Amino acid sequence: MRYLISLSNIKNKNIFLITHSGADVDAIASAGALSLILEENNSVQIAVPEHIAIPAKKLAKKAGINYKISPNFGQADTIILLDFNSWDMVGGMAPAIKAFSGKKYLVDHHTKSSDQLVPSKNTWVEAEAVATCIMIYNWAKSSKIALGKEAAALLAAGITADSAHFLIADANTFLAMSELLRMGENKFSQILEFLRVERDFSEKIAMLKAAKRSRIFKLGNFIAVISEVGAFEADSANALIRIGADLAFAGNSENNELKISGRASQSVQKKAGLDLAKDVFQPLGKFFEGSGGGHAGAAGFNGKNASASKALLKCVELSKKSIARKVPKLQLKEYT
Ligand SMILES: [Mn+2]
Repeated sequence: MRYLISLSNIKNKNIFLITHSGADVDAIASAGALSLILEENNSVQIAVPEHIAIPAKKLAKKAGINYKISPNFGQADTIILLDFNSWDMVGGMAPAIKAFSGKKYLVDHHTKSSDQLVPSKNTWVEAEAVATCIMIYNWAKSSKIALGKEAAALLAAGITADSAHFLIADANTFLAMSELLRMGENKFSQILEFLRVERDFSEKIAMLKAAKRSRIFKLGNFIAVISEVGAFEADSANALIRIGADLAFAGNSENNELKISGRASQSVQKKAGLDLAKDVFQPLGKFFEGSGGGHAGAAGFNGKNASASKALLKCVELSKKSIARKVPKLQLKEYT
């Protein structure tokens, strides 16, 4: 594992921490914690391109994290990009980041894309890390910086969220969590309370509709499910996995904008070696206008000029192609 510059060597700088567009809990929590660490010796601001996801917005409010949506950061001399490593994840702020001539760093745990956002010596991408928050924890530790209670609680929250409540945790995740709970003087229940977002009525209906409208496929010994939803694609795909799918794709193509979210169970990732980002959502860009990426078990696609139903079927076809590498004579059959 290699780290960037020691955090204690960043001093007297005017820093902008930049998350991906639609910042999630891991992104905003890593920015919040890093800001608490760096503001001892620097001036620090947080930028979120375009919009912030609801759970992240609620966490930011509870934790008192100040951020600006798509601000101008011309006065900064240093920027640190958090929780993304491709241009399409930063939306409308991409040109400003490309044009920025000061120091740039990048810390991320997504599958590495072919884009180079900052000089490679300042790029730290660790796809095995469950969360950007655990990378910030390791960065602070290797820089011999003691975390305050608030920063520790934020990092614990980000790790909990991005590990899907430890479903994809490894030994390092629990070691870090144990130390973070101790540093923050928190019980795990307090971290859960910190993260809790009451699902609103429309969201519950959307999940139930996703299940009702689903098409179910047998893919060898795996179950793949696709569903066209009006909104909440990611939550719908998660819900479909929770009720039994190994692979779930939820999408919509309203207003000519195509959005698809995919989730894969541990079992299909392990047994079939399927990586949603590499095998499904990046190749999807060859068939439909737009681009995709993410993680092996959770990824997505943003595009246009295509119907969700066609793109969802293509996701199943690409999954089949990937699984067929390990499972010869793979049969695809729809349950009707
Ligand atoms: Mn993340």
